[in-house]
Amino acid sequence: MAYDVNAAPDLAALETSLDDAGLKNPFVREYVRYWAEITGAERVEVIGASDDARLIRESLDAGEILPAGDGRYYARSYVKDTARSEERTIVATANPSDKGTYNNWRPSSEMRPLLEKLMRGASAGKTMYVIPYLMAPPGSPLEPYAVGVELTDHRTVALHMIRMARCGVEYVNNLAEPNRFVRGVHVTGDLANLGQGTPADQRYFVTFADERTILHFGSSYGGNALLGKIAHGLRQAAYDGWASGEFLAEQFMLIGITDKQTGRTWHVCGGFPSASGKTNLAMMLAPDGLGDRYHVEFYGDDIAWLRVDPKDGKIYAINPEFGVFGVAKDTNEVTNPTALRAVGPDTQVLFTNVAYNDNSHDVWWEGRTPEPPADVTGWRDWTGQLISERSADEQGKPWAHPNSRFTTSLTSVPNIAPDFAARAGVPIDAVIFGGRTRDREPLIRAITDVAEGVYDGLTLGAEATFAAEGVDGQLRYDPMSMRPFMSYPEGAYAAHWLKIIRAASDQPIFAHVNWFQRDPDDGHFLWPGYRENLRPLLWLLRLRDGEVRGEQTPVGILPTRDELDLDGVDIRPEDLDKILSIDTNRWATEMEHREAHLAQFNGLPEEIWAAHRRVAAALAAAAG
Ligand code: OXD
Ligand code: MN
Repeated sequence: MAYDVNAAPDLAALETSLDDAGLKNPFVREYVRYWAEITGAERVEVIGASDDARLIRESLDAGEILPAGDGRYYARSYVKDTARSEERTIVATANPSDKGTYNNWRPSSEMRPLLEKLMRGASAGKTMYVIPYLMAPPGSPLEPYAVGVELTDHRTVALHMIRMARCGVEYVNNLAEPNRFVRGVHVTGDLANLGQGTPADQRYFVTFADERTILHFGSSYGGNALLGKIAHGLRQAAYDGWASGEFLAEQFMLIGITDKQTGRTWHVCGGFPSASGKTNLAMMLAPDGLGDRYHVEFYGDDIAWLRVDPKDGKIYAINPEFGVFGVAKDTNEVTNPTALRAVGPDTQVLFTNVAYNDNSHDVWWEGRTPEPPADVTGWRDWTGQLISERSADEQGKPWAHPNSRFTTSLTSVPNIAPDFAARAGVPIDAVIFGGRTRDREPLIRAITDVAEGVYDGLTLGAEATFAAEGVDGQLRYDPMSMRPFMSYPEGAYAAHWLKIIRAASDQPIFAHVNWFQRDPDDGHFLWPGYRENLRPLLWLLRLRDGEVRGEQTPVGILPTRDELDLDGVDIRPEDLDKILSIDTNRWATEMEHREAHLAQFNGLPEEIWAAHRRVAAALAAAAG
């Protein structure tokens, strides 16, 4: 299988190794040859899901990963390489009109030579893993956009890819258009000498969107290194969806809700800026207070691709991923029991940068239990330092990195929907947006007008958490939760959204949700959240089905008290009043911020501005 580039520089040997792996696609072979030469990798190895057990063994033997109990594994990343780097992420194309507000656009003529230079010889002495993959359920109508090949010089990255995407040569052999696949190259680089976060930063994470090529240099962590997920699944796919006019690629969770009494199943997808509880919502169980009438099914927690199915004119969504790359922090029996099951024994889960016990092989992270383990024997923090050797100053430091993760396959999630791999995807009844907002945003407000729904997504945001990050009470806007993944101009993005949703004859309802309103005096959360969040969603779906009417406000339709099924919910009446009402004055200030936010975007469709003006006028009228 392996080919030693340096020992045998005749390309015939490389061809033989690709033959042995059953890699038939001539364009993929050509591309592997090209990058093997540039990166100078010592060996080339084509891998797929069936190589997982062997790669795990090799990684354990090499000490790159550690055992974390039966069928569970643990890795640490380099200390300065622990998160996606937005400042170093670039979208490059040949066309300057692709420049948007957030996509950090640069000409590809400038970036391509730079990346090739950085990558030249940078994998010397390493194995280059060739990972053909598919970011879609097999047979999906969107499959032509979903085929890719990642080349990576890092074995742990390969293990992550196998969990997060469908991987194997079968996804690139026998393509109808064999030259149509996303070309991804990941080169780790010399992590100790890349000047991460300094003016001399060497890292570049570039999506050449019009060439369908992704070149990432200088990391081996998360979205910087797993190219199928964010770079292909979001940036490239969003660009492809726009260029083809066929689909939307969004950072959305996707769930199914079944009412067992009526047999009705609905599907909901939606975007939430980070730290707004998206994974918890996606893995939610029905609340005990509602008995066993409802069942919630998991499709995905991070990405959805949406298109109109000509068969019935509905919007259909797929989760292109095959796994969950979830934030570990604060995952526990209350916030997300489903996630704990999904990372249990024999799930083949891979933890990264949580705390690890050398003796018991246990893992722990902040929020896993209220207090860290009392007996610190054998415990090391995410950097590898023994807790017992921490100095007095270091005692308060977290054991796990705040961006520590678990990587597990969809099939390990206990409530995975039986039809999660349905080719067509599932029909969408509701699109929801939700930030973390301590005042103003009610529990839920439904929006039936398409332009107002898209407008609402474009003005999504999360509260700045530190004064330094922004003006108090002002949102850090994160349109559709796509700010870090936007690959083309926002005006065109809004127009594309309107076009896709309007092309559906049966359109989903939109809604904005907020589980995080607080009491201004003592700071307590007004709504209990977590599993109870199913209740406002059920109201929304009933509204769409015409079973409830709600109450129209300037910013959408709110549930009346009696429409919201609150059986068994522990909530004070005054808190309920607050989360089911609108503070018009507070909203008037928000409208000014929104205006400035939207004004940044060139070519924003007039319909979006008209929606903004309608909402502003309705608020002004309500304020009297
Ligand atoms: C992200 C992720 O960075 O999903 O958003 O990993
Ligand atoms: Mn994400």
